[in-house]
Amino acid sequence: MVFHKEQYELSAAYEDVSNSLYASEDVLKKYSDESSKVTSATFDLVSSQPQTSTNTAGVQRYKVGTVTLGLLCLLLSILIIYLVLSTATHHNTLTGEKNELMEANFDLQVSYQNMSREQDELRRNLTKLVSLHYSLTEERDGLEKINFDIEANSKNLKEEKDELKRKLNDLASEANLFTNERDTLKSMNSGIQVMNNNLAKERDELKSNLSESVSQLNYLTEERARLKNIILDIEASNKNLKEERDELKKNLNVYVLKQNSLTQERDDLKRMNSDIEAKSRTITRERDDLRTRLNTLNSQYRSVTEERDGIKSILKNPEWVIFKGSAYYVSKTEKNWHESRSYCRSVGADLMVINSNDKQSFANGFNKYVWIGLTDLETEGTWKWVDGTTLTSGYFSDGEPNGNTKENCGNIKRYGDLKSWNDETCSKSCNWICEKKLA
Ligand SMILES: [Ca+2]
Ligand SMILES: [Ca+2]
Repeated sequence: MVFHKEQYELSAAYEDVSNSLYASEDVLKKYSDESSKVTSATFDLVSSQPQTSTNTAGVQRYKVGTVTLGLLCLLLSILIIYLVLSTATHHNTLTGEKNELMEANFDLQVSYQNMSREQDELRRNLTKLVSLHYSLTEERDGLEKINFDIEANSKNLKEEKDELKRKLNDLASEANLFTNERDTLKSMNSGIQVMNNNLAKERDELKSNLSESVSQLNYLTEERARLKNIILDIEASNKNLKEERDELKKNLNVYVLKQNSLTQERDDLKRMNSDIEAKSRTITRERDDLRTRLNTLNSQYRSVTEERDGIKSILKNPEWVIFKGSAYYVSKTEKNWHESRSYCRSVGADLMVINSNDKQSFANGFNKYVWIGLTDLETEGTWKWVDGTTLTSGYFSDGEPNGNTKENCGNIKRYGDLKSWNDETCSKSCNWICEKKLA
């Protein structure tokens, strides 16, 4: 802005100087014109007198002979005299004016010379100003270029500033992250110190191991030298072995032929062996089956023998009563239901199963309060016999069974009635009836 202002002021000064020069030229021209007019007027005034004399001579030539002419001549003479006098007066006046004008002209010439000098001076100044203008223009252009560069630099600096601000923000964020990482690293550092201690221990151990390894290495070095010697020996023997190998190869071919023959024989033998093994397995299975059957028969034989002996002893024992293919024993003592059943089973019998009207009447006939082989221990309300059959219809007394889960074993209580059964607490002590099938 300052530069533009200076440029404007310089242009205005230049214009003022130019106007002054034009004005001085106009003044000079004006004074010159006026001087020329004065000179011309003087010249006209001087030359007007002979022309008047010529006109008067023409009039006298055309009006000769008349009296009037004489008067006119007289008047003309008077007029000429008057005019001469008037002209002389006027000539004096004009001479004075001419002198004045000459003085004025001289002054003007002096002024003109001064003005010319001033004009030259002004022209020089103008030249200087023009050169100054050019230099200032160049300087302005340079400054504009510098200004442009500065603006560009300013823009770049602004962009750099924004970039730096952004980087500063990024760095602040990174600083926070670094702070967090530092805390994490601190905690890791404590862990690493612990690890470091452990590693120091391991290092010490490794050092001791290293010393052992060094001694082992020395040993191995010696071993390697020893092995080298051995290798040399082996190479020597290897040569011998190669010769032997070639010999053996020859023998091998012979043996290969023999082997093929033997392989054929072996395959035949394998097939025969497989057949024999299959037959052997079949025979083994048959032998095992026969053994199993023999064991079963032996156990059946022992069981039958024992049963026969038991039956023989029962038949000889007057305490057992035979009834429709079974023998029955009524105890003299009292036990609970489970102990009573154990006794019966110990003599090859079990608690009595009553599955017919005849057997119910037969059991009642002992006139005793006795356990029979009936229980609902497995499922409450579902009565089963000791031979595994389920009771469908029986001889419970009216109102029985009535013990629910407290009374789960059956006995004959009201033996005077056909419907004599009762459910009882299994731990109660009673007599019992054992039954042994004889068929
Ligand atoms: Ca019950
Ligand atoms: Ca009952």
